[in-house]
Amino acid sequence: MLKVYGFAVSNYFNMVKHALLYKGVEFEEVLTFPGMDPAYNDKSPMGKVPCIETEHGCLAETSVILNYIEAAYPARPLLPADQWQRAKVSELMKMAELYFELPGRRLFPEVLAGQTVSADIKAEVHETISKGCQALAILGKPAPYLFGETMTMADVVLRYCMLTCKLATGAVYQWDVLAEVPGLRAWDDLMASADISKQLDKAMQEGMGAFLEAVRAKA
Ligand SMILES: N[C@@H](CCC(=O)N[C@@H](CS)C(=O)NCC(=O)O)C(=O)O
Repeated sequence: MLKVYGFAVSNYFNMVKHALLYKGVEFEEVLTFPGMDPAYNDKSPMGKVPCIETEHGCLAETSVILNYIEAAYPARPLLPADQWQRAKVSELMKMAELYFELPGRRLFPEVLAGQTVSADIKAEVHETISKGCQALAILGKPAPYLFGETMTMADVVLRYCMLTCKLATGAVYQWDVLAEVPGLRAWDDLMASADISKQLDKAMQEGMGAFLEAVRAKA
């Protein structure tokens, strides 16, 4: 059976889980915290989660895993059939990571670990996320999903990237990023209302204790 390595607080892990649960693919979850076991790098060369283990071997990097999942389990598609539309979905997935997830993470030392993030970094992150919001607005109002009537991988990826972004920007700038893009709050609410999102959000809350314990053990 397909194995998925990671931990419930990881939003990258949750993107992969969300896609698998949506498609009804059976998988075994293997609780893995990065940096705990050097042997894990044989599966995921950078030591990051998630990683999947298939009958062919292991695969890391979330966007690559998501594309593999779509190809290997085409039922309940999360990518459009049309190649151009697929590319547009991939474009949005990339933007979600580059302009919401990764800048949001740069604020985590302050938000999660009580350290101070410099004013320069805060200004840079604010500018990147502002531009990301403008870009999302240019792409158009969700109706109700990002690409219309059907949920795609772009919705899945942006949802978890937005969790990072909302947490970080709310804490550091008291900034409500959802208010920046027409229709984004309704979309966020719609995504949050899905049973799979509820299941993963609950697991995330429940997994917080084990995650913090692992962080402390590593420190
Ligand atoms: N580029 C990776 C990023 C995954 C990632 O950053 N995962 C975090 C957990 S949410 C991790 O493993 N961090 C440990 C590390 O960076 O060493 C992907 O797309 O899968």
